[in-house]
Amino acid sequence: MGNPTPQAMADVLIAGERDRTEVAQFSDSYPDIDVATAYAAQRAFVQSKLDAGERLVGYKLGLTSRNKQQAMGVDSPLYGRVTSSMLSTYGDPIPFERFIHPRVESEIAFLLKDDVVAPATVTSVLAATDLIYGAVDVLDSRYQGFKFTLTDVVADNASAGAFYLGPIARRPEDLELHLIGCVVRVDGEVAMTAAGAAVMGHPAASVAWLANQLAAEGETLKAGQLVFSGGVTAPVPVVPGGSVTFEFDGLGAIEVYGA
Ligand code: OOG
Ligand code: MG
Repeated sequence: MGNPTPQAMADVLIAGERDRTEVAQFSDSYPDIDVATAYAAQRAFVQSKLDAGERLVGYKLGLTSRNKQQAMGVDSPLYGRVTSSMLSTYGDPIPFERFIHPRVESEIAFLLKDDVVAPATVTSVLAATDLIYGAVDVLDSRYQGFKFTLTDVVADNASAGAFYLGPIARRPEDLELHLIGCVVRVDGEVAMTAAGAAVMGHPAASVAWLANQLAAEGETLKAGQLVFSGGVTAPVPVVPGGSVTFEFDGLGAIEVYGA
């Protein structure tokens, strides 16, 4: 039996997200699906959101830190696409009614003022950045048990669920992004700590990697887009009644909780 088409893969993921039901990993039945096919499936998955009236607002990086790679057992970075309905408002509860098994993690987000042209570097990304935010990525893998290979998670739009931006925006020249500390508290107790350098040595390196990947596919990171540079800390499950607080040096704190 041949591999499924990208659209067939997307249709499975669209239904899983809509019905809030876990789906089987494609890699179990089709171990030789390649990464390019998985990105084509991601495009089709995201296209269904755009067809429903959403806008592309930017991108998310995944598995750009060892903290994340070790937690998920996948060791290559990847990217996904962020659409308008994924942006949650600071202070609002996690929209549990949309999710299967959400997890949350700390990220550094970039709001671009210029296009990032390839070949991009840390310096060119910083020059193209308007504002930096502390952020939270709410992940919701559509796969059973939150388990996946690289191709599975690429097709699943990097487990994108929702995002929060923190309350303080700063100019990149006013920060040392690799040194920005983040303290994660679960129900008040310190659970994890990390610095920005956990993400590829410097969070802007992750954005540069994305710009260069996109260029290879004829796409450009554009002025006005938001980029989530990837989990600084490992993800933690969030449950109704629980609370997770992310405190960033100089960028304020974000508390996420389940209503
Ligand atoms: C895959 C998405 C990874 C990150 O920041 O590493 C990601 C996942 O862990 O579910 O968002
Ligand atoms: Mg993430």
